[in-house]
Amino acid sequence: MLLRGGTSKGAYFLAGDLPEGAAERDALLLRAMGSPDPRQIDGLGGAHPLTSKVAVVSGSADPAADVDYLFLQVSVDKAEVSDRQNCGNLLAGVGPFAVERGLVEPADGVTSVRIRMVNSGDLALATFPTEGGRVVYEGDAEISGVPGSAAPVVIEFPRGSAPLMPTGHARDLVAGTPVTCVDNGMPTVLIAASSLGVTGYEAPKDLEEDPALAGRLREIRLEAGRLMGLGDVANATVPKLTLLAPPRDGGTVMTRTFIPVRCHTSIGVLGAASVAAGLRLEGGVGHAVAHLPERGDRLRIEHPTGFLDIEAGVEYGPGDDMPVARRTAVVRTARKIFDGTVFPRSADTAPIPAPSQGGPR
Ligand code: NQM
Repeated sequence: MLLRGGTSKGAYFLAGDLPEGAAERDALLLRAMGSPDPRQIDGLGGAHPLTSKVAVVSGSADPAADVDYLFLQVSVDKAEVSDRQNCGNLLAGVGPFAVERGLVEPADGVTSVRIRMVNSGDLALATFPTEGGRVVYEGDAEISGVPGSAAPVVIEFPRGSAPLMPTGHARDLVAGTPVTCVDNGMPTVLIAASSLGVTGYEAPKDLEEDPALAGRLREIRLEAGRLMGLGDVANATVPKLTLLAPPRDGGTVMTRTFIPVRCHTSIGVLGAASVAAGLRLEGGVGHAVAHLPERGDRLRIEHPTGFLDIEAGVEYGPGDDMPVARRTAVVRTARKIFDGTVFPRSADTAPIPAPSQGGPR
């Protein structure tokens, strides 16, 4: 099934419909999405990392979850499939897909689905309207970066147990640049745009076409990746890099996020959760740039196509300099685009088998 989840789009599969072995599964997904090819002309992918995504969903053996969700980033122009990051945008489609495929019984009114995110082991709760046994996609929730409106999918992440500061510091000097390395669901490096000689208000395309900036960002990413305990990140999609500038439209901060080479047209959900938590770290690089609200957990993260409102709090224990995230919550929307059969090779007559559980509704 192809769904838009938040500001991304991806192919959602039942785990049981894919080969068990990772190598065979990834080869099949590359063919299904049309990679490697900058245009993905021979597959479902949309020629951008934000539209070359896969969600693999199954019932969960974890008593704390209803379904397991494995996110796979399919490279556009390389023969690579990565499970090293999570995706909070495709997460918005997981609950509706689980109902569509009969993995979760819908309630009358709203349905909540407990999701175990296999990539990180973290839990999320997604709540969305359902009526008469069906998912309701129509609604009046609007999110920046998506035209029109749709039914809200409220996503909550419980209090985090992992430390927010993977390097142990709120600020590090990396490749000569002050940064804040933070992980509230997505390993992210925060950098004041001004420290890289840009404003942070440029169009994503203009930033992507600046070779000097690309070089600096790569240098920072490789060194920050090691400091964050991620090892050699030369071919990884994490950490992300977010440039920060003062807000322009009454929000908390303006952002430009590299994922990690292309510049995001908006911002990822977990990316925004990490930015929000990072801005609250005492001594972090965001403090001088952001306009943090005096009260409350809600922050408005401005990005190239609007803003993303997120509730994210940070808790310092008594005498504790290792803060953790309090509950994080965000509103997204999702849309079922089509449900059908994908042929992994153009010459194949045998499609990926029809859904084995439930069946399309
Ligand atoms: O941060 C893009 C997206 C994402 C990730 C990326 C995401 C998240 O916007 O939760 O959703 O950072 O590669 O889909």
